[in-house]
Amino acid sequence: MEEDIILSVGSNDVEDIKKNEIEMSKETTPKALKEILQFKIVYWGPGESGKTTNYFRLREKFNGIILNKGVSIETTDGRTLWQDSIRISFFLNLGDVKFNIIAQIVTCTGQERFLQTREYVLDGADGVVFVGDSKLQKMEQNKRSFRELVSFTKKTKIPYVIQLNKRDLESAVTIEEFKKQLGLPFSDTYKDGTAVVYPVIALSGENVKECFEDLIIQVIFNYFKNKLNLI
Ligand SMILES: Nc1nc2c(ncn2[C@@H]2O[C@H](COP(=O)(O)OP(=O)(O)OP(=O)(O)O)[C@@H](O)[C@H]2O)c(=O)[nH]1
Ligand SMILES: [Mg+2]
Repeated sequence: MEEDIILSVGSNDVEDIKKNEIEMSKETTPKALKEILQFKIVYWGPGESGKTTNYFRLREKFNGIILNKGVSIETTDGRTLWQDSIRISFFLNLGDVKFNIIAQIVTCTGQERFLQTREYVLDGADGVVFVGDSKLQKMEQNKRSFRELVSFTKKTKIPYVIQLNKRDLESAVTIEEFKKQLGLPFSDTYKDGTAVVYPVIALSGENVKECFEDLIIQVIFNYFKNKLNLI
């Protein structure tokens, strides 16, 4: 469904933008905004839900400039010990206005014994991708991790998107059941057209980039909303 996105941040900025006009690229034009916007995006979710896999697929599919090599600090069994982190730069095209964006992308560890490091990773976050696990036996962990995130975002008022990963699994929980468990609305989308839940297969990269892009758009809206409130 095509949605109108309207950003009004002054008299001659962005108006009546269609979502399908938005793309990320390393190309720019003289119309680019001079200001560089810097954001921190965190991948959050229970242990082994696929946060690090999202991070790697995003890095591979990313069509902009990667500013540093990125790190991925793992235990020997492939669990995230500290965090994965990378800084990327891209121009976000909103109609004929381009935003110059630098995003730091980090994934937290899902391991509960390192809970305190998760709080550190969330510190200063501008947006969060919640990575839920489709495995039926992970529902309690999904709920617990989601509750933690909601209590954090209530305080900081930052946007988040919810993805349900591992949709390739035969015994995957239904999206309806997942929504019920997490107390989410039953509609497919919110009023602004963003999905309530993004079905994702991080292993193959399906919907990874789309989910990230939709969050970035919300982060930008939030940024300008806060900026206007300060004026
Ligand atoms: N079937 C399937 N497996 C997946 C998918 N995404 C990730 N996995 C697998 O799930 C396991 C955990 O993936 P990670 O990306 O390491 O998960 P994580 O959330 O970073 O885990 P922690 O850092 O330990 O919290 C790995 O074996 C992945 O291959 C998916 O879309 N489908
Ligand atoms: Mg990880």
